[in-house]
Amino acid sequence: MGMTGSGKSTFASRLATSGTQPIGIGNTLSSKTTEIAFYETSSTKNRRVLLADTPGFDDTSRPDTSILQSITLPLFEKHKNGIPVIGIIYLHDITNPRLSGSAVKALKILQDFCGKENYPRIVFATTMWQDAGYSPQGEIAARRRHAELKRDFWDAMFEGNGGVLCHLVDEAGSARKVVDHLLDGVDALRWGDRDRPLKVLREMGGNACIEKTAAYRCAQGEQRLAVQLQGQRREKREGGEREQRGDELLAYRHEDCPSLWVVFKGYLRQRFATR
Ligand SMILES: Nc1nc2c(ncn2[C@@H]2O[C@H](COP(=O)(O)OP(=O)(O)OP(=O)(O)O)[C@@H](O)[C@H]2O)c(=O)[nH]1
Ligand SMILES: [Mg+2]
Repeated sequence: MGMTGSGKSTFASRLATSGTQPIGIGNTLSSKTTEIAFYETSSTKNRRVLLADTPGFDDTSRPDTSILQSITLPLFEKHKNGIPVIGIIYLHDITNPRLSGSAVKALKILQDFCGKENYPRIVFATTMWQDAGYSPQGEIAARRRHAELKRDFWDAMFEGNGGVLCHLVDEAGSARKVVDHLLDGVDALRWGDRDRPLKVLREMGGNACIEKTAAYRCAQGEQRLAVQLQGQRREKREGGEREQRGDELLAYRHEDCPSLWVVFKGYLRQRFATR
């Protein structure tokens, strides 16, 4: 899982031996993966591991609620058929100089998606290190960001064996190392904790209803908040424009007739502010 463009499909392509469809890697500005896709991997640990490549949060054209739904419903089906989710790999593009509001929101959704008791089965991995390392300064900055992510944003989810790895996509075997790290972590857990259902799946119960889950509400609630904030920003901007227009007019009148300035200013302020 991860934000759109964080390198999820590229990661899956390093490990997939077969799958439901060819892996689409996005080379444009628009989000690429629209539906979850499952791929068989060649496992070094003598077990059959399916890798699920998911659509990313903060998609170009779909809200996070729809992304969450596309991820969760197929997992719910697998869960019903006795195929548990044993771990989550969360990818982050290390070249991003800021953690946007939507990236923080995605982390909150992740928390509600998994549930606290499943945090030990989340592994965070960072991508795009080659791009970050074009210059020595770029690499130093990326390392600083990596430490900050660990300390300030992912820390809440480091329980048990969860951990951060540097994922270098072109380094042979690096994607495999991430999966092996996850499997080792899961093996170290007590038997009952290894395939405990995700919180979102437990909350869905038997009826596949995602709307009442905490993860969905998180995706939805923050969207509403975002819409509210956009509305507030728009109002503020329009208010500012009105005031600016008023001020231009005031300036003009002021030059014309300074003696009427105070009266006219009060009148205009009132008129433009209440509209
Ligand atoms: N340099 C570098 N490029 C990468 C890496 N991972 C992915 N890319 C490139 O980043 C772009 C997006 O990669 P994808 O794998 O499609 O990203 P995604 O997370 O699946 O994107 P969505 O499907 O839109 O959510 C592609 O051009 C990849 O070639 C990486 O680790 N290093
Ligand atoms: Mg993809």
